[in-house]
Amino acid sequence: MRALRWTILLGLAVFCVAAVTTWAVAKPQDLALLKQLYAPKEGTDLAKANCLACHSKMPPTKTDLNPYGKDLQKAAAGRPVDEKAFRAIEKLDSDGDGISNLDELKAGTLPGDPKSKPKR
Ligand SMILES: [Ca+2]
Repeated sequence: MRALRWTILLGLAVFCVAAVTTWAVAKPQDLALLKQLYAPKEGTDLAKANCLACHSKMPPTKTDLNPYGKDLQKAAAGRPVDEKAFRAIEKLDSDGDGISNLDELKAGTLPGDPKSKPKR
C-alpha cells in the first residue's frame, strides 16, 4: 500500500516536471525565431523585451499575450509558431499605434505595445 502511494506520487511529480519543461522549452523557440527573422539591434526595445515582445507580463503564461502575441497565436492557428505565422502578421498593426508590425520589428520597437514605436 505504501509503495503504491509512493509510485503514484512519483508518477505525478514526473508528469508535472514534464509539463513544465515542455512549456518552458517551447516558447523560447518562438523568441529565438523572432530574433533570427528580425535581428533586433542591441539596446532597442525589441532586443531588451525578450518574452515581452509577445507577452504582457513576466513570467509569461499562455494567456497573457499582448496584441501582437494574440495575432501571432491566431496566425499559427493551433500549430507551433513558425516563420509563416510571423510573416502573415507583418502588415498588421497589432497594437494600433499607426505603425505596421514589420516597420516596428525593423526599427526595433514593440509591435504589441503602443507606447513603443519608431520616432518620426
Ligand atoms: Ca504598431
